Amino acid sequence: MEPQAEGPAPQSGFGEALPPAGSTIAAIATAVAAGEGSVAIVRLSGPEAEAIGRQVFVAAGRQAWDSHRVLYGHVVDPSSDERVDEALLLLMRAPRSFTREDVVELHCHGGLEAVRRVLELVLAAGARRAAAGEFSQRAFLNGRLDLTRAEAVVAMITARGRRAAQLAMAGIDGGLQRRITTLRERLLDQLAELEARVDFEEDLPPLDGAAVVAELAAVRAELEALVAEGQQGERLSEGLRVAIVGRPNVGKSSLLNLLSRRDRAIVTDWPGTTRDLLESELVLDGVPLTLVDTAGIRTTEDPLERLGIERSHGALAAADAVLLLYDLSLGWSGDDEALRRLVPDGVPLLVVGNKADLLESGESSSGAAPEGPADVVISARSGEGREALAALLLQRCGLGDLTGLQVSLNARQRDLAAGAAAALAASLEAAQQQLPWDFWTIDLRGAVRQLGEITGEEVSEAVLDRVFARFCIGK
Ligand SMILES: Nc1nc2c(ncn2[C@@H]2O[C@H](COP(=O)(O)OP(=O)(O)OP(=O)(O)O)[C@@H](O)[C@H]2O)c(=O)[nH]1
Ligand SMILES: [Mg+2]
Repeated sequence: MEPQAEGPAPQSGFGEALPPAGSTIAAIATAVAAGEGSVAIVRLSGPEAEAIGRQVFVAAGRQAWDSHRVLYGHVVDPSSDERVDEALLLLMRAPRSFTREDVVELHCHGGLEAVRRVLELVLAAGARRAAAGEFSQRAFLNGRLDLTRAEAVVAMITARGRRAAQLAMAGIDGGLQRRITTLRERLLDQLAELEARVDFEEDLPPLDGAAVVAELAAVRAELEALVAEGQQGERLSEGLRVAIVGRPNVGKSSLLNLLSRRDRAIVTDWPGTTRDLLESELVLDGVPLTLVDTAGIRTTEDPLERLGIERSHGALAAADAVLLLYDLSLGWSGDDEALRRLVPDGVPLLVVGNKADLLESGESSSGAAPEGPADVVISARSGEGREALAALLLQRCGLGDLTGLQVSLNARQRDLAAGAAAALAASLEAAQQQLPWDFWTIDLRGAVRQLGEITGEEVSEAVLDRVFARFCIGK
């Protein structure tokens, strides 16, 4: 559901250069699948939305077509008067709508057939099929949303975990927009002072270069902090790929099952059971993970197993984090050590000692103590250590303490924020070399422009098209 209250007043700077699109667009705004979803919504936006609604919808009794009131009735094929579906119609007249245009939503029955038919009728009545993201693009062009809010809507739709959804909501509330706008305005203040000196140095009081430098450095530090925070948020939104690796029979598949809380992978006491990669999607403490179970790594003549082991190496190389499992009852061996050395530098690694229950019950075949470099000790059989493992894994991935995290940046936003920070570094370099004022302004202007591209205040049509093309149809 879109918030229906009037949005913030249009902000100067964006939207004005591009004329609002004149046509009326339509799309199915909800996910559709045969047999699923009790309600589906066909959404129309544009000057003809109400007229098209009146052509295809017959309200029961004497209900008035008032804005922001729900009408009950039927969608009817105007060419045959056939009743196509029983439906509700919601009319939202401009500007109090998501796009700030006239919007009509037809809430019809879910599934596939009725809603498709309703869409065909509104298209036949004069609407045009909306392109991906076109509703949001209109909302942006009409000043209803800045670009960060529009992109946060996508993040909300695609959020795979509670924390990612919370960050998306903060973005929809304008958290990122406010932070970027504040920084951009601070830079604009400095730019104005500098440019005034370039043109009218002799008419103005002397400029305190040290104060300008201090301010630029402060904004740069804030941008760098924002990029770091945003990277954490990005990992949270996109999720982590975690590979479970180890020698055969140490309990990798059992651990996958334990963490997924279901019987996903085949477990036997036969070393070499898992032959192929097996993925399981789960959410751990609000963080989405893709766990990858792998074939136990050892030297073997079995060609099938060898292929599986090759894939294990591939999974190890592609992972964002690695759980290296070993059997506590057998102790840490040279083979385990060799596996540890395969984990690429910089990839978070957790050495997990499994089968703790065997030690406790004295069934350890080697009589070995839980030696070895275990970061955490678990029993995939009893579930002991699950929580500790989850907490430590997230901590090693920099996602342990998320209390201060307030923004998530997507790749576009991150590149622009990092680019602005780099431009400020160049500007500070010019200052350090005591170059004339206009040398300071070149990169400073670049930084201002990049921040404006994040919010959409300075952005070309080509960039906009690319941004909105990532949206789904009906959004
Ligand atoms: N006692 C005990 N047995 C376990 C534990 N975890 C796994 N096992 C047993 O160890 C055997 C191997 O478990 P798997 O999960 O198939 O091991 P794997 O590492 O996936 O083995 P491969 O796929 O062959 O590499 C099975 O008999 C499991 O029941 C544990 O915590 N305690
Ligand atoms: Mg296995």
